[in-house]
Amino acid sequence: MTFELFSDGGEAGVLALAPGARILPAWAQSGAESLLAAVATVAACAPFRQMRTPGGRAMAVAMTNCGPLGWISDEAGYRYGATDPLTGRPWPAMPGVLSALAEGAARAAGYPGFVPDACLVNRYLPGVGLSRHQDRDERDLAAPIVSVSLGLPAIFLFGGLRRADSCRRYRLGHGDVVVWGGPSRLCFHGVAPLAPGSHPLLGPERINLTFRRAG
Ligand code: MD6
Ligand code: FE
Repeated sequence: MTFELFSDGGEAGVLALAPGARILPAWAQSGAESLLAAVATVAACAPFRQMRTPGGRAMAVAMTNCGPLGWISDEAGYRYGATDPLTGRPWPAMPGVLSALAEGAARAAGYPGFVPDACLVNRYLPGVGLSRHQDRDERDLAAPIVSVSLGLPAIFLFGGLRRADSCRRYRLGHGDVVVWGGPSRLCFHGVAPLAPGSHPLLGPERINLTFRRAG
C-alpha cells in the first residue's frame, strides 16, 4: 500500500492521502450494522436506481440519496435537487446515525463543524466501477466530503487537479472513511471495477456513502 503515516500532528492511525485528504481506517466499522440499517430505511423510500449520464447512458453504479438535497444525473446534466425524480417526493431525511458519523469523522480529520445537507448512497456490484471525475456540483467547496465504504473492498483511484494527472491506488475496505477537502477538494478520482467476492454483512455488494455540504 502507498499510505503514508500522517505526520503533522494528526491522531495515530490517520493516514494522509494528499494535503487535506485523510483516511480514517475502520472508523465506521463498529457502527456498520446500524449504518446499513439506516441505508435500508432510506432505500425503502427512495429506491436505488441507475441514473442516466448527460450523454444518455445508464450509470453502472446504482444510487439514492437522503437529506435535504440529493445528487441527480440525467439528460439535463448533474445537479442537486430537493425532490427524488423517481418518486416525486422529497428525499428521505438523513438518519441521525449517518449525520453523526459524518460530523465525527470530519472533526477527527480536522474539519470541525461539518453539517452535511446531502448524503449520496452508491451501490456497486462486482465488475462495477466509477470513472474518473471531480466532485464540483456542490455550492460550498470549502466544506469537505466524508466518504464511508461498507461491504466489499474497492480500489480508490486518486489523482491530481488535472484529468491527465496520474492516479494512486488505495484499497478501501469495510468501515474505512475518507475525509477530503481543502487543497485536494477538486482532485480527480474514481473507483476501479470491483473484484468478485462476498462480504459477511452485504454479500456481493459495496455501499459507499458520501456526505456533502451541497446547498
Ligand atoms: C466511491 N466516491 O468511493 C465514490 N468523491 O464509491 C467518490 O466519488 C468520492 O469517495 C469525493 C470524495 C470522496 C469520494
Ligand atoms: Fe466523487
